[in-house]
Amino acid sequence: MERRHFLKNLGIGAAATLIAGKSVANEINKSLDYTMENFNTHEFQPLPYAYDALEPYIDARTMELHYDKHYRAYFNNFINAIKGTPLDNEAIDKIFAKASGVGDAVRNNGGGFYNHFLFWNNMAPKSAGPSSELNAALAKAFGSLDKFKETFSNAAKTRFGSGWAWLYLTPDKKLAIGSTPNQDNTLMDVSPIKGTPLLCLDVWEHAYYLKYQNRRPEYIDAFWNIVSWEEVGKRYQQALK
Ligand code: MN3
Repeated sequence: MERRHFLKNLGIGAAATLIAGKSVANEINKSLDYTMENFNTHEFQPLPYAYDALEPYIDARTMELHYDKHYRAYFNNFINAIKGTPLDNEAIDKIFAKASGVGDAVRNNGGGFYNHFLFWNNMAPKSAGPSSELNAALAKAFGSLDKFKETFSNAAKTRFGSGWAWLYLTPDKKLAIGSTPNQDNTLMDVSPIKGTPLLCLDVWEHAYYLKYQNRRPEYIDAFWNIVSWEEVGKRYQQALK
């Protein structure tokens, strides 16, 4: 049932993308549910803020191409890859847990869909700092908030080629930092780093090349101005349960 709802809404993705605005963004944020059980029911969502909302750190043209071309393609290709297969009715974390056996189309496009979904939502035009609780947890795990940022940034800067940097909560509930290649993530059985993703950064060239060209470190440094700590805190609370 829920899957049909999911598929039915594919057609309105293009229109929905155009109505991104403040009140819509609030409604979408309220409706987001990070329990993996419910993830598969999500339809193609409009970006929860305007394409130029993250200027000057991420430019509008990059956001539009990234969201409406790259992300939409991952989304559509993922749906096409699972349509009519038993995977169609499985929660996405269950699919990722057997990524080694589901084929490259599901692994790459499923990861592409999910990783970006997290990414759009762990950024916001106005970035308040982490809550005192999250701040304390990061300080305990990494030394200080600044040390956390430095370690995460280094993971992003040193990922060779295309991939993602992650803050994640390990199965034994420890905060950890790492990176994955291509569209892999910490929920996949193929990943050497495993846990629940809390914060991610896309370091594929398509995420920054128009504005930063080859200067990936500048893009990474700019990212800290637009991190939605509120979102990271929500994921952390959810993952701790
Ligand atoms: Mn990308």
